[in-house]
Amino acid sequence: MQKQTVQLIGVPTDIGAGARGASMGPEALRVAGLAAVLESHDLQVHDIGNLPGPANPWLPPDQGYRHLKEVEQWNQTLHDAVHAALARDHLPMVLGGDHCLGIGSISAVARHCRETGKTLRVLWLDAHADFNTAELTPSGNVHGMPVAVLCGHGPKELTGIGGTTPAISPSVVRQIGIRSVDEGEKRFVHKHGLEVFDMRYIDEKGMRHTMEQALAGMDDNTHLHVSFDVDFLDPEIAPGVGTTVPGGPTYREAQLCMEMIADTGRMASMDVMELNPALDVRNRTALVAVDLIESLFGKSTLMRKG
Ligand code: B3U
Ligand code: MN
Ligand code: MN
Repeated sequence: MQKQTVQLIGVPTDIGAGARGASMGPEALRVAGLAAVLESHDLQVHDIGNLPGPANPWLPPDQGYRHLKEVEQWNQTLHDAVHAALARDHLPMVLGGDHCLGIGSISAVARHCRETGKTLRVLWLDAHADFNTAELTPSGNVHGMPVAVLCGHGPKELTGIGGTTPAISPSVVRQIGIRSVDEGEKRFVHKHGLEVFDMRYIDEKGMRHTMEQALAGMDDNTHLHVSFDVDFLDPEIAPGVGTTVPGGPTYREAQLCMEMIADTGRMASMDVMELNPALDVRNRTALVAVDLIESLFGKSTLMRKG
């Protein structure tokens, strides 16, 4: 059998973030040994390097958005790269960059699923719901809006990137680890029926039950996309992100989460977002992220029984 190829797509920008530095995320993940770890799991790694895009002008919001034009440009370029990777049967792994890039990445995955008749499931691992709009956002930062944009709520420059608006229905999304949602955003999440497994749910039911629920209903035709915002993790183990929120999954909970995703064998694309090396300590957060990605690709302590 031919080896699966993972295509690393670096997207060095902090264009949608509230703190500078996520632009250095792709390089920090490479320095943490990402390619070698994947190769050790019998995967072929094709690192296409970093995509080009506009500089961050670092301006205040304009009509509810910061840097809308630049956000559009980065996401259009990323959309094209992810779509091309999927067309080659590669597994695109987007190395962010801030989480506004989920727009380009997931709109391309959704388009690929429409073209190939696959059913999409998106796991959104994050401390935040990222379901703000221009009216609801407290910051104007587009990294707080990608899920809303993908569901068709946002400026047409962004909602139309994948060719069809909306790119996805809220019913394909499962959010895990959520513990910071803005007031208006909460109502909007509720109104659109997003399935959210927040930290209270994980505390009460445990990560195992949570993941069983989040992964339920998938079958051989499912394309599973994992959008991993590194601030999903507790800041104790992952300090290198722009917006830390206490009370996140521990190392052990996060490992189990990744292992249960690996067990499905259905993950066909993913994002690693919001890693901010400027705020990290000796690349610790990048190393933790790489370690968790290894579990996503099947690292286990012992041989698993079938
Ligand atoms: N909900 C806040 C904060 C935020 C969202 N995503 C991140 N931070 N990383 C906002 O600005 O929309
Ligand atoms: Mn996010
Ligand atoms: Mn987040």
